[in-house]
Amino acid sequence: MNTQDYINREDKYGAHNYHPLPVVLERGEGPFVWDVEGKRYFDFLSAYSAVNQGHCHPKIIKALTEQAQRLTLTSRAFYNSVLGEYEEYITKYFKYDKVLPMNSGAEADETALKLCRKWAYKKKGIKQDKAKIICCEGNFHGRTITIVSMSTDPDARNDYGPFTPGFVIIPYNDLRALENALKDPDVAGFLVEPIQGEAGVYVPDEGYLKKSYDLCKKHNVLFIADEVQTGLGRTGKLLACDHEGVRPDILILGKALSGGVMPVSVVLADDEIMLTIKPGEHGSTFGGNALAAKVAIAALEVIKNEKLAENSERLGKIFRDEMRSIKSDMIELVRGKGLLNAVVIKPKKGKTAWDICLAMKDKGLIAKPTHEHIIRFAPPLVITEKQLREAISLIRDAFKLFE
Ligand code: IF1
Repeated sequence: MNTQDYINREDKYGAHNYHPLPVVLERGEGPFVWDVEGKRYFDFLSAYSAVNQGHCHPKIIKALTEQAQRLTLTSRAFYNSVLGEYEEYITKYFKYDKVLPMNSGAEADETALKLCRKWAYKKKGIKQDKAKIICCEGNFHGRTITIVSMSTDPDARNDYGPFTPGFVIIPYNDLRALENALKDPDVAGFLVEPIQGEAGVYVPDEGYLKKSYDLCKKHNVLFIADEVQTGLGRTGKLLACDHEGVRPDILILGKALSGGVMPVSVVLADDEIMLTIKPGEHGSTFGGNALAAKVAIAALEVIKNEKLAENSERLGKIFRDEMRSIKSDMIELVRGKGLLNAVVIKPKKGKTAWDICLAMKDKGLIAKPTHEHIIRFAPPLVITEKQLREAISLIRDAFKLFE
């Protein structure tokens, strides 16, 4: 079978809910992936920041394979010998009282929304079913119907109504709009991405997170940070909130929490919030499973031991400088933090970001546009400076084809 055969088979038997780049990957190692024709690529998407530790990191795979031969899942109907170890490890790692383990990022966001509403009724004293949660235009928090009820992206929400009520949408990076929305005494929380990933790596003004947090505290509203994509070293700090010294009331993590080997997500919070959910009031079959527990411990150890946040900070600066030095009238602007970057593309003679991505693929680097004119560049955080510079030269060569 060749590339097209694989593509045809997926087209025939799989739902058409994606439009992938025409490349069929079969192996990954560190910052590299190989396709079925044996061609090597730099992976500059990192599975949307789920493989920060690099593809198939040996320490994470070891944890996975060892635990997989002992015990994978007990359900939470019973205790198991590794969940407590994971709960202690991750709560000390991020300095919160408690963790609620889930699987996908969307499930963790849904859990955060439920915690916020529980806290609203049990602690803040908002009347039943009146709690409101503020979120931002351009947000992406997952694809459940409640989450897309917050979305302002027609592709994410069209024809999925009726929608969940109780969300107030304000412009991102707009403190006046937030202050205004916080005047409503029924507001219980503010859910925000420290950098909006899907919106095209939209980095808010310096101080936006801290001032937002302070405004929330002034109005007894929970500051909820969705760090599913920006967390775990991606933006040059362990958490993107760390750039401003903000400690979210509720912290949402996913993706690289497993190094990309399986779905693992969590919500972290202190007792006053976390203990508003009583036994039997929330859960999931796989949430906190023994396999995920061991994998997540290994994934977090790799981030710390291999100083991935520091590497991300240092190499991100080099990447943005180099990209800004490319002389191309298709590059409108370069923005990002750490190794979460994006290039806004100005279409030229009908050529768009997609064409640039196809050209980069031919050169040996894969990335994908978001919102058709923005290319996100997010390599695994284990990439070395030498590899990064090699990747940058491939990107330069691709842009040269459009001069
Ligand atoms: C797709 C986007 C990125 C996320 C944040 C929660 C979730 C995500 C900040 C939900 C997931 C993924 C989903 C994936 C593509 C990718 C994505 F383009 F959709 F928006 F990364 F930017 N919070 N993002 O970014 O986590 O349930 O997927 O585990 O749906 O196409 P999930």
